[in-house]
Amino acid sequence: PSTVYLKDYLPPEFLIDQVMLWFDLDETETRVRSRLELRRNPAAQSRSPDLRLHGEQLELISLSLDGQPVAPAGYLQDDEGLTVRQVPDQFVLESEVRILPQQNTALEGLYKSGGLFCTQCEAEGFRKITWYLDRPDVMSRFTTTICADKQRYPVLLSNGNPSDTVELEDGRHRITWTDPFPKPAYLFALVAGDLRAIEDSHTTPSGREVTLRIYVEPENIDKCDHAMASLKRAMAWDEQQYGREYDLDIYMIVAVNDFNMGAMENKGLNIFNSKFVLASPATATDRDFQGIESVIAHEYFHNWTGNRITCRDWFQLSLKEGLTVFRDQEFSADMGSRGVKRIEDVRLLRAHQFAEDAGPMAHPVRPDSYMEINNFYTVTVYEKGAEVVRMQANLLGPEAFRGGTDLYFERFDGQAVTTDDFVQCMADAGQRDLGQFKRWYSQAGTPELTIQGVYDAAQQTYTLTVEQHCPATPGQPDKEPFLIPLAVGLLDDRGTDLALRLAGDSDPGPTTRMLEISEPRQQFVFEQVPVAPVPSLLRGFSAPVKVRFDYSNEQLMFLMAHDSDGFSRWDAAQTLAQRILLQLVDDPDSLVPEGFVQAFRQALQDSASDPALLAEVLTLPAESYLGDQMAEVDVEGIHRAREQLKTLLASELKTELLAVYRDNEVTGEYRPDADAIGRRSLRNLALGYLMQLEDQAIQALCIAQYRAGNNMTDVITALSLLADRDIPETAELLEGFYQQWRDDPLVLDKWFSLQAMSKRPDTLERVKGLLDHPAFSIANPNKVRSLIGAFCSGNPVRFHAADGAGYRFLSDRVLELDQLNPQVAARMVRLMTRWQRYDPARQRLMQTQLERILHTSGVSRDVYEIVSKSLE
Ligand code: BAL
Ligand code: ZN
Repeated sequence: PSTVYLKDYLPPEFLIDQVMLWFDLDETETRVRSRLELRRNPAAQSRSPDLRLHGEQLELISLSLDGQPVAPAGYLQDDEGLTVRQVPDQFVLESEVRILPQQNTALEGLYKSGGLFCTQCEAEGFRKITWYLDRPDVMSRFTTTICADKQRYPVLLSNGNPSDTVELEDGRHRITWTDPFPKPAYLFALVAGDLRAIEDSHTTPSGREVTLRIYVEPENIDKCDHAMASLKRAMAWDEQQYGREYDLDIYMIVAVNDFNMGAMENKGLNIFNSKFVLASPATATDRDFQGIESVIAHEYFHNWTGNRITCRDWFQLSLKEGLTVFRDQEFSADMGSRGVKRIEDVRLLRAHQFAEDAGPMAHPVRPDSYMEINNFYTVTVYEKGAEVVRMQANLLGPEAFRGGTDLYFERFDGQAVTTDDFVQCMADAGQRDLGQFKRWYSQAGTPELTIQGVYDAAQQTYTLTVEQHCPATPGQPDKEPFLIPLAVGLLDDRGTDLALRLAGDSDPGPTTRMLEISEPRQQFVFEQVPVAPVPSLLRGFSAPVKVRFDYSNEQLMFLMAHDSDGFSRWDAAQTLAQRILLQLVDDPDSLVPEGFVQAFRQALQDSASDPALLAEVLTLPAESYLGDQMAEVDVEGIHRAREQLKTLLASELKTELLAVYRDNEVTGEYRPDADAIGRRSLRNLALGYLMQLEDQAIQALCIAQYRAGNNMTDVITALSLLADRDIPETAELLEGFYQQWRDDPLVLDKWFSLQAMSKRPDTLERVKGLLDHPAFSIANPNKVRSLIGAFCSGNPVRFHAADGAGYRFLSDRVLELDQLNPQVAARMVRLMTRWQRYDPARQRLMQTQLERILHTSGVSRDVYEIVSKSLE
């Protein structure tokens, strides 16, 4: 496969002013007619006599130019597109093609999900629908006519506003949708099927009455209310926080079961993985409710950050994704618990993005090359991209940041632009040079800050020396220094924040200072510091970096107890727990500091703090994250140490854990609000510790919680804890759960996952057995993620079994899946690409499987790119 480079970008030679599309949907084949109004791009830097269009898996039926059929010598079709020879400067090109959505298992382009027709065009799926300039900098006005059997497909949807339906004599019907906003083809969408909708409305500040509709299959009509409420909250928030309002008369969301991603922001017609729409207290967990709120908001926010202003090319993907993730993070923070949201986001970033940055697939937020763009929908582009936007907000402050986004919307509305264009708006609004800052977009890797603090009692000064270093990443051996906002505070001996006065300040400043680190080594001298302080570093996680500071255990416990910054309290607890766990990995007999148990006890007895925050503080770092902190991952040692510490905490703190379990019961009607979610999470965390004790009374409590069935959060937590153990009732409960929920695919996803993540030694054999379960289908991405993905990523000790059975299992599945759905296969194979982190025996076992995949004939470009880069 060939590589595409950012440096080779050229503006398109042709533009498309108008597109008209006609879809004739049928059970065996679909015909797509298109009419493109093309003209040469005055800004083009090259001029070829021919027109080159993208197109894949299209069977050409007819082709005409300005109304005249194009003779066979006038065009050339190949696997990737169509060349029309010797075209004029302005013309109309009409074509008709035949496509086979029923056979489209890659779920890209037009495909069938159950009885529905639907589309997924980002990034390059539109070329599987018709010939086109399928690149985001070609923006056009689309008119789409859909014709289908009325009984099977009573609902026919596309982008924009609808005309009246026309009834046809053969049982078919037809509708035309017109989208007045120019858009790139990746935002095109079509849906046809037997759908029901719930409807609501929203009035924008300028008085536009917008109809809101969520379409689902009939049996799910009672599970849409939370999604609708989330949409309305997101619309109001974007109006308030960013001054952005919606621009069409109708906003539609459709839930489908077969979907590669979470959701897609097609103009006016979002298509969603049903996982991020459907929820009821009986079927969805708190995390599901939160996920729906955030993904609904994310796709809605894209209407401005993505659709009205889009990406010039796919290297700029983070322009829309980083910014939109930042926006959805802030929205969720405002809707729930801000401190907890930040911790969750940082936990995810550290677990996945830091790992990506440290592995063979490390790439900058703005990559400079790719083989397959679908492989770059990554935690780096999304979540690190969001951190890069957040840092600009940290450097500018809220007012100038808002000025920067206002300027961005004003300057670039209706255009396809770059991350440099975005940063320039921030630089202009903040009236500062952000040239150095832009390295965050071009340099991969996680910077490391090594910090030392020296207190001079005679001078009453405290000096922080900060050194930055960024490890090499593939293709980038040396890095230039980053501009890093480092939020710091200093605590006095009672844990109170000191007002911070830097050398040269005339007055004492605030208690948190945003230091700007721009050099390889810098010193900051704080004056009038009355006592030796404990520094609180990287408050709020002000930059996506690692901080090394030689804290004593006592200082970490002090920060855990006193830091005014919730994130830093949690971070101190994590650092300490990590330190203790890694000692236990080295030596199971090493002593756990009594102060650590005592700090946990205090947290459990702290009835004043947010329970959700306490649950985060009391959660030990994950096994995979602990592995990332070791020179060589000790799979079994980590698992043993973590179980050992959990059991120790449970036995030392049994009374307190039982009290927390008892006191945090949430009664009354289920509500997914921050308070109730926090209490459930603390209570279920306590149950998790208690279940370590293998105590029959506690197992009975867990079974009772399961049987009470109050809400899916409590039910699934209890069942997961039971599935980890050899308890006689477990098999019966698992079977009962299946029978209860056999008709609800999303609930069954949870059932597959909890079995895949079971600590039991025979889990792989069980997972293999579940592949043949009637409810499992390798063609459905949610099922693949919940069984295969959950086992390989959520169960490190079983996946990395020393005999290599887990690796063989994954590579067998990847090869099977690659025939059907390369995008999902490439996601799965990533789980084996960090082989260099393990011992030599495991390395060889993983390499063998990766080489086997690479040398299989017909392997997709998607999988090839990941595997070949991991073996370099
Ligand atoms: N644009 C792909 C799905 C999302 O990020 O919203
Ligand atoms: Zn997005």
